[in-house]
Amino acid sequence: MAEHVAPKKRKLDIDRVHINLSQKELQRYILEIAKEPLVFLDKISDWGSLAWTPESLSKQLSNVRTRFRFCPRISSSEYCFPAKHAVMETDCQFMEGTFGDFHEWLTCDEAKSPNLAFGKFPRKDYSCYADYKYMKDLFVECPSKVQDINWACLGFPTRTGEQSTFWMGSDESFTPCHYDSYGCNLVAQLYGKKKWLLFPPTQSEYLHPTRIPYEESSVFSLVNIRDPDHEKFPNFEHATCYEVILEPGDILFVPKHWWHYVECVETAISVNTWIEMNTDNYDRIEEAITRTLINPLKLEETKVGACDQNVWLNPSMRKENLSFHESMNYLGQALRLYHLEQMKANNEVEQQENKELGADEFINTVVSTDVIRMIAQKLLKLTKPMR
Ligand SMILES: O=C(O)CCC(=O)C(=O)O
Repeated sequence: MAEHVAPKKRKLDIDRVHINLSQKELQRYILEIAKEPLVFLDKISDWGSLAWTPESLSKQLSNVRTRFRFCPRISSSEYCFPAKHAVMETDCQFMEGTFGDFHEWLTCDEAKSPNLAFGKFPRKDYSCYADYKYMKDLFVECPSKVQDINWACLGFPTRTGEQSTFWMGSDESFTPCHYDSYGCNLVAQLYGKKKWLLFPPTQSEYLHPTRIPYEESSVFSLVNIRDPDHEKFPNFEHATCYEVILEPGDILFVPKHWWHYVECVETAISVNTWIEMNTDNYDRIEEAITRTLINPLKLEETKVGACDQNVWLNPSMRKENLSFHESMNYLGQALRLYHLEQMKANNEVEQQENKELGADEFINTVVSTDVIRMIAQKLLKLTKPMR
């Protein structure tokens, strides 16, 4: 008789833990021991930022103008994306405004909404997100607020709001599924609830990674996590999702290279800090190679289609200079830094200057026979006729 094998669980809860360790032990736990996502409880009850609300911030940040991201709600007639298509930030619309404009949009009665600053985006049809904002840029006029965030309670006493990023969104605002190339991540939920869906790095092949839209340090997934296309991405079915809904006062630990899709369940405010890790020096090299290749190739491709050459760049990248020369410099720096750290780790004295990487050496490496062979194999697999 066939042995009964219990089906693999595809959805797992994330542990919510009270941990009583010293700052030093906690830091070691986060950097070296914890291998899965975890919610720390009761760590930030003394943070002043737990009192922040969209209304209080609309007053404290009244002179700050920033960019808000609007995306059609799935239930709205404005939702114009193909079924099961992963909605990226490049699919959204953007508008500058104040946190006062956001608060007004959030609380106004719908009949008055056309007259508001964000009136172009009715609340019933759109979600709105002030995402990925460096706190030090937002809180220029009230720098003391930056100290309302202090990661000492998690073992990182030198990290405050200065090294943190701010996110405030309406219900249904979201960040598409991606992983961050560098560091691990600590997320503090300050207001409202936010849903996190996470997948381990070992399951990358199930998530169909893409570098388009391109953002240095983020690798996106082609899968629409909310409504996956199982025909197009049959392997996604094998993925195990870790799920948690964060509430005010929770701290989520996201281990390095874990995929995550994030959605505000209701109006929500959170802050996070990415903590550098030793292995980041290597990741910087891979990121620099990607950056050196993607720009010339993608620019050439978009010229033919005569479309907006920026459309494939994620919004945060659009002001960057991605010239080949700049990218080569960036790659050279990443290689130097890696060698330097290796020498330090091995207690070697730096005796001679590093060898500079020339453009021809880079090009020859990229088109070397083994690399070309690997690409050919991948392309053959991609284009194999379906039987
Ligand atoms: O909160 C969000 O919407 C996304 C946060 C995120 O991607 C991160 O902290 O790495």
